[in-house]
Amino acid sequence: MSNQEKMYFNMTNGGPISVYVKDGKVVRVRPLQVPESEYKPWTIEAGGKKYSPPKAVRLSPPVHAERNRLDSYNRILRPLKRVDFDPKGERNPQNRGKSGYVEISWDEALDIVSGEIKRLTDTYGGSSITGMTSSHHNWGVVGYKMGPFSRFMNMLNYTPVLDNTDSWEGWHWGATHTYGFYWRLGMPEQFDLLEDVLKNTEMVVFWSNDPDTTRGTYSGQESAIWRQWLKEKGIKTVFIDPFYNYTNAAMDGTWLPPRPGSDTALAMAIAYVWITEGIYDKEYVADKTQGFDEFKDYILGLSDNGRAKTPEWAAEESGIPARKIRALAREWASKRTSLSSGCRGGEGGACRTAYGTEWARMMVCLQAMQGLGKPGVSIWGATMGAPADSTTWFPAYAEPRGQMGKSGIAKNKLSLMNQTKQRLFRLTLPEAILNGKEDFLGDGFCGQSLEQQFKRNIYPMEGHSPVKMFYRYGGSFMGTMVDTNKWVKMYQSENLEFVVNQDCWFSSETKFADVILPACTNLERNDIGEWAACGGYTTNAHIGNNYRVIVRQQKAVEPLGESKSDYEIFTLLSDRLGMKELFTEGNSEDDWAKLFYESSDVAKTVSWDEFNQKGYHLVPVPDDYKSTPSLRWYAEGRDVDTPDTGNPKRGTDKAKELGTYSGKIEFASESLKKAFPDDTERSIVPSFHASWEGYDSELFKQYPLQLISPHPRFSFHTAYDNHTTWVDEIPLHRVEKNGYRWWPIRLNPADAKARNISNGDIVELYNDRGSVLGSAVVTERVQPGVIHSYASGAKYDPLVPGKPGSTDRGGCVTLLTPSRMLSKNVPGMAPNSCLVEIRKWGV
Ligand SMILES: Nc1nc2c(c(=O)[nH]1)N[C@H]1C(S)=C(S)[C@@H](COP(=O)(O)OP(=O)(O)OC[C@H]3O[C@@H](n4cnc5c(=O)[nH]c(N)nc54)[C@H](O)[C@@H]3O)O[C@H]1N2
Ligand SMILES: Nc1nc2c(c(=O)[nH]1)N[C@H]1C(S)=C(S)[C@@H](COP(=O)(O)OP(=O)(O)OC[C@H]3O[C@@H](n4cnc5c(=O)[nH]c(N)nc54)[C@H](O)[C@@H]3O)O[C@H]1N2
Ligand SMILES: [Mo]
Repeated sequence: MSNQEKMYFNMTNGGPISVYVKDGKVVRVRPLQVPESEYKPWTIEAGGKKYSPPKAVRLSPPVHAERNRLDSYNRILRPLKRVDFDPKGERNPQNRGKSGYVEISWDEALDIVSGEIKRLTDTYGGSSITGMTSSHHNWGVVGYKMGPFSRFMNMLNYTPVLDNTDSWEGWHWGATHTYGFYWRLGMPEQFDLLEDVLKNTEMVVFWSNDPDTTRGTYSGQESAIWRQWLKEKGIKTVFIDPFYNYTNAAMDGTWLPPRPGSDTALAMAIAYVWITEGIYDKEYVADKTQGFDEFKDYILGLSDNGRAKTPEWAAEESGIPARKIRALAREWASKRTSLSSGCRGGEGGACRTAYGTEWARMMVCLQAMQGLGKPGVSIWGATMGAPADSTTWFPAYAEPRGQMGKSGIAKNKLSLMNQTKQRLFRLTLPEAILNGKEDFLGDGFCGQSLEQQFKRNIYPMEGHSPVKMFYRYGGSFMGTMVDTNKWVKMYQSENLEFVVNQDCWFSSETKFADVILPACTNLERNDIGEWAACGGYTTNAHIGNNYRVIVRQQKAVEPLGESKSDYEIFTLLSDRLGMKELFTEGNSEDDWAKLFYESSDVAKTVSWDEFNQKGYHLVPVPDDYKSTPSLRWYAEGRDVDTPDTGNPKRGTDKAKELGTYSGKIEFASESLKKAFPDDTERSIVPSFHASWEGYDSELFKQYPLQLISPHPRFSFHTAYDNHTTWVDEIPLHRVEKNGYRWWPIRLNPADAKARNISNGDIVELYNDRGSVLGSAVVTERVQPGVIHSYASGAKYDPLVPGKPGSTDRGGCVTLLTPSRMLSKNVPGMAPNSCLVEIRKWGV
């Protein structure tokens, strides 16, 4: 670069970047700078036109604030100890969240943390220690949470906390029993669907999906141009969403806003029209599915006490007129239609509701009735499915080979050496701590089998200790879990003798810890990483990008303040515990980076030295690329031919089958029949139930507004919110008033008027679980009766610090969401089934 400026490469969870440094400070961050000549774009031919992506990378918008986030006003720069915490004297757990902090040296901090670990493991065994991370992490392979954190905790024989499948709830617990794909947590394959849609699809129904906002999770704005191509081609779009979302606005689609909680009824009425008018793919249903007759009986009202699922019935539930439901059903059947039911094909806010299993199952049933897998008939999130080389393997965070915790390159597989069989569950961790006992269903992310999700866990487990120490890595949950006042209560419980928090920024939970350890970001350490690569349950997620981009993540600046890389922190702790050699295996972070790289397929063509020198590598699409559209193999009765490497039937004599018991799409589920034959909520054939907290419930009289809390458009969960003034200043992200930046709370003009609320008023959103202040945004984009406010606020700012239930000014609307699970046997989160009331604050 120029005489004093130097450029480094890095990767973020919204795309690859070039980082410019001058005098030890980052002065600029830009999308990865690659000479145009190095891009080898693919071409899709459809309808006499050729489509190719631009020779550039398109970042997720908040990544443009990466420099501001690095130097954030909210960085944790030094180790801290709560003022009234004394490990040798009074611990005052009741003051967590209330008391302030003093700076301490690293030596003192490490002595306290390792001392507590020693004390507890010597007295009660490793199972007395629990710890957990959040979902999203500064990018990298070496420094990722599955690396240092997991390696260290497993070495202690800790009690892991299983994550609930928050992204996938209804699909994981429901759709897997209709079409398999349990190894993808219920998501359908997305391979080559861009080409299929451009060539064959005539209409796309976006059902609970806003890809312009959610962007295929990690792929930035790469797919934005694809949707413009659809628009140019004149492909019709329909949006079923209580919110007039951003994709709807960009595509100018038809908007059908259902009342939250009525989506399943709407889907059933569509099936009713298809059945009664005979407009479905009868041959496909006969050959490729089973249980249709039972399903048909339910839809027609021959079972379910005569309740026929007519458009008139669904209109009563959803508020969408029967004629519109009929018209949609007929058009859907008459055109080759792709269903876009969430950011990855599946997902979508509707899967995080009471009985969300039934909605997700219905999505699959509807497409099965139209010949799922035939040309133009797919389940496609509109964010994935670009042509790509999917055979060149590179480490990704969710697959064992790509993790330092379990990886093929580490000599000691510490995760496999963890002796502790006891487990906790994220959604009920507060109850488990507070009550000292808990039992729950499931095994966290269950990608192994259909039965894995039926496993029952009991805490404490015989021969194990209840947990006494909580090692919290990250600290976002006040704004991302449900009914989060219960986390305040948990933190103040004396059952937790010691709480440590390790994060780069002050997050909503950080100040509940006894000791706080400052971690540095990936701009301050070396690593390697591939854009958007998740592996595991989303194999080949690079198909959400127009190019496969692998980056040598280079330390651009020294760690700020006294912060250290997570790897270094755990190395120092291991050293104090006499386990340094076991933890590091003698490797530095750079040694691990090289080892990982050399275990990849890329190293076969580009040496480590070459890659290390250049800083990035683009994996080209092969010249003889052959597209394998998702589920085409199934529709055509062939062996699976997609790169869905998790599919256990690949290469076996069952390779033509899906992952259900029958190998077919099951309108009547065999696996549910076996596991829960008497469950009427997640029933054998999908069923409709009015939400336990919705427009039909008793509580509605007191709290007549339905809150939906989808994923924030301008931040990535808690990342970038309350860390960067640049994002905080976006008026649609936070609204400034009286010197404070408030979280937007959107409501319809009719609901605002009835409560004398005007645009920009500070309002209180409340129910029996909590109270949150925000800025009223009065807009027709929200249906009457619905409140729209994003989840994942990073700022928790209670009026009375440390008081559970105190009114929060920061905007954590999740304080209001219910703890109740999807249904009796389905322990997932349902934040979008939430009743509230709203009033002007201070009057
Ligand atoms: N109401 C409602 N709630 C929801 C959802 C919804 O739709 N509605 N969606 C759910 C879904 S799908 C998800 S994925 C979750 C996401 O919710 P979370 O997983 O809780 O949120 P994240 O923002 O990913 O949290 C990441 C945390 O890790 C920390 N961190 C990041 N990088 C590093 C690092 O390098 N080192 C250390 N030490 N710490 C780091 C961050 O500072 C932050 O505290 O929210 C769920 N909650
Ligand atoms: N900008 C940004 N992008 C992200 C994330 C982020 O935090 N910020 N998070 C990433 C992650 S971890 C995930 S899991 C994905 C999630 O991706 P999705 O699950 O697809 O996203 P959501 O925002 O929950 O829901 C999408 C749409 O569903 C609508 N919706 C909510 N409730 C209902 C309902 O009851 N019925 C109907 N019909 N529609 C409803 C919302 O208004 C929203 O427009 O997004 C990823 N992408
Ligand atoms: Mo997620």
